Amino acid sequence: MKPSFNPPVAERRQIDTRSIQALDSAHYMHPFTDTRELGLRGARVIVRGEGIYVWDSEGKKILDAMSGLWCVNIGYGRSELAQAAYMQMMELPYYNSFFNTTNVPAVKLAAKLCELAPRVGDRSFTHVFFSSSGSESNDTNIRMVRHYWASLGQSERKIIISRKNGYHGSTIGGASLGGMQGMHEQGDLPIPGIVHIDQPYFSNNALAGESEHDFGLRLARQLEEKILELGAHRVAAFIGEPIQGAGGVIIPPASYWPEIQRIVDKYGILLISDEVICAFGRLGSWFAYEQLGYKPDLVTFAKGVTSGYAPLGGVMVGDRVAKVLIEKGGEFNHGYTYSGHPVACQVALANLEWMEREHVVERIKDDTGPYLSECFAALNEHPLVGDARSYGFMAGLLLMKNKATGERFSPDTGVGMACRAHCFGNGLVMRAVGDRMIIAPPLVMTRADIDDMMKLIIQCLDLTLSEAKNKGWC
Ligand code: PXG
Repeated sequence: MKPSFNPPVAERRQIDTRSIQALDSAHYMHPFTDTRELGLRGARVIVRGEGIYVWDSEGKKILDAMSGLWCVNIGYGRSELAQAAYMQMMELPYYNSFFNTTNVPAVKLAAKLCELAPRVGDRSFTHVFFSSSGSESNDTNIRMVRHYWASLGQSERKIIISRKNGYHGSTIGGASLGGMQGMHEQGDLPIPGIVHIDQPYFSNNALAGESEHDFGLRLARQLEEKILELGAHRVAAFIGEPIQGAGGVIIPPASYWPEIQRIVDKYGILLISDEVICAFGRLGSWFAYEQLGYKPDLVTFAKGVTSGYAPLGGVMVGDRVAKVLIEKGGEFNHGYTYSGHPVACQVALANLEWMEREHVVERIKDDTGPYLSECFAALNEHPLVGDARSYGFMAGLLLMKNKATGERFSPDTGVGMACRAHCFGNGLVMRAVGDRMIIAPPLVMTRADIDDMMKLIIQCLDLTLSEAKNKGWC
């Protein structure tokens, strides 16, 4: 893979960490953060990135095994993307797509995304609706599926079925679709018309002696039970992440998605695949549905479309929905100032071009993805680790108190956060979700990079085990 990082900046600005932390604490309210607690501790100031590494203001080098926040798929410092943004800003930094106007990057990107989204059976993707984030895109989905059914004279079809512990964003619509209890409690959510079924998390929800195959079918059939309970004539759509990301990298059994497809087909309800994390190569394909065996009507995307270099999201609109909206729908009273933002779209085009040129998706599918799977599964040998598995470049493991009995750590130990602290301390970003540790590394990692990452992971697991023993957690 050709290195194409930004040239070294001769004079890097000297950062006074303490004063930035003081300003941060005084003025910057962070997402998903206890502001008082962060103020006491002081935020880590990240100042620079190159390839798969970032550096903090104290000069510490950190291997970013989370790709920022599941998004910097092609790594940091790619000059082609910076140049694309610069050129577009000079040419046309902004124009809207309302009032019968359009712009060249948005048109080209919409066409490119439709070309990349594979046709499955009788379904293909013909149109794209742009936003600036995954959350906004899922709000678009809520509006679009309700408008679709109303256009067909079935306006009572409003309910969207989603899953517990799913993550679909943090706007009121996105958080309602999501199944995160803490978000619902704080926001008086979900809004009416959104209901949740269980997540297909084998380690948590399987019955004694149940096979993964049977478990997948049983969990998918909760959708059918819910449809029958609500009345199929009231159900508009089902939404799910192909693999749940923020919920802890929950990989469903292979039987799950085909059964979901059978059920949505039987009742004619729309299927939304939220691929904000899983699309653009993370699972070894441009879109995840092609690997997991289903045919969505709508696909949510964001993050990896620009590798996080510019905020951009959207909804891929399949021909079933597009046809109705175009022929019967009239004006769709929905859109954002930044829908089809020319700079973000031009950056996305540069990102996709770079990925194609460097065969990023093929490498995940045929080479580095299988290698990571092999390395990650070997972690199951570690005394602290159960259920270590990956799919493409998404991986998760369970920190276990007693592997022989399957006993889990009590949540008040905070074992995941302890492990995360060891990771940070040793120059590795790994995310904790309760007692699960997860990674979603940049897709450009080589086998040698994976070896370096695995060494760090094992070192941090060893340190966590020692701490757990010292503190009497196990
Ligand atoms: N859908 C999915 C599947 C996501 O993972 C969103 C929608 C919302 O995207 P925006 O761009 O509005 O953030 C996401 C975002 C975490 C974490 O802690 C995950 C996300 C965002 C923030 C934190 O793992 N995913």
